[in-house]
Amino acid sequence: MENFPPSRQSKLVTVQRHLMEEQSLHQGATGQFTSLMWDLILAFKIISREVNKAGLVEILGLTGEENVHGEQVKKLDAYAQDRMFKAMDHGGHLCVMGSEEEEEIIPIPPEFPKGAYVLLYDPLDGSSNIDFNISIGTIFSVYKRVSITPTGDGTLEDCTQIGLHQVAAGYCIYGSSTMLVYTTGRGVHGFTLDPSVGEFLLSHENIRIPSAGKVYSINEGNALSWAPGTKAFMHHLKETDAATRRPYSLRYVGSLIADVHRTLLQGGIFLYPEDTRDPDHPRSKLRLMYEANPMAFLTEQAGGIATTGTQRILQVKPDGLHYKVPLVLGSPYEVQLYQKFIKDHSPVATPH
Ligand code: P6P
Repeated sequence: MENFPPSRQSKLVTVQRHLMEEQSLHQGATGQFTSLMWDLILAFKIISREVNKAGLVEILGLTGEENVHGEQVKKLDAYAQDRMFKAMDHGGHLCVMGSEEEEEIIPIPPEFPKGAYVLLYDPLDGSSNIDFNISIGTIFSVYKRVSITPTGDGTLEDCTQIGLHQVAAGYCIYGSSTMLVYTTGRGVHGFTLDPSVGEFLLSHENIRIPSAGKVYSINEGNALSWAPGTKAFMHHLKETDAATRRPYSLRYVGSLIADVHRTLLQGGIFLYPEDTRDPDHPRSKLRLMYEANPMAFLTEQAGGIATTGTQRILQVKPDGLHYKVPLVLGSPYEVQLYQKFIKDHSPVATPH
């Protein structure tokens, strides 16, 4: 605690105070980023309020529209997208946004000033679970702009940087409680919303993922689509693992935020590998820019590993805003073991 101001030692720390203290640790910080995060936090509070009463207000169900991925758009999806845009479009911190719900990049309206940052987000990830009261959430990823344009507008280049260039990432999970988990590259910190005062209070300071776990998280229904290395790894986990003398348990929510949140706190491994049934055209589901990259930044900052199986997620170069990748993340023990299985079962692997 010696490198944090005395206030942090009282533990009653709001996320706003945490951000101010983080800002004081960054030489030359202008406050633009802190102000951007405050706007984001307001959006999370508003979305949380609607999500937590969705069953009571007629905003469950479908809008009848489809998003860029051909997925049915749920009313709460559309509401969350609208809230995020309206909270973030006028603060003067952003030059452009990218959303899971919009095919193209989202310009800042001409009447508002442009800033130095770029925001990528999934306004309501896991929304297929909305009607079943399963945890869902908002995922966000922040970059500094790399483009220079006469109007100040950001570009697609700004929105398709590699994950290593993220300046912040996190999620807000709307579950049994509403929690904000974020990193700015100085560890991972969790804040739980106290609805009675409307404040996110520090509840999980410096989250560290266990070096090994007891849980694996994967959609077993896709087993026939897995590559040989993934099949061998999953079989291994179901036997008694020699190093741990116990089989693993399966926990799979089908909501990325919920599965990653549990993995960060409990350890183990989360996998969404590619579908290899057409070996010439392997297919992935999770999107790099607003799902895999932010989760990878958080995982690495918490002491874990995040990979495609053969490449560090944060080094993957996207070919577009909605580029999809296989995602495997979690405790170093399990993820390194997975990487070994993939290597040993790859077509180019040479027999020992
Ligand atoms: P499946 C939700 O739709 C999502 O994008 C992620 O939140 C989640 O990890 C994944 O899809 C679940 O996919 O194919 O297992 O239902």
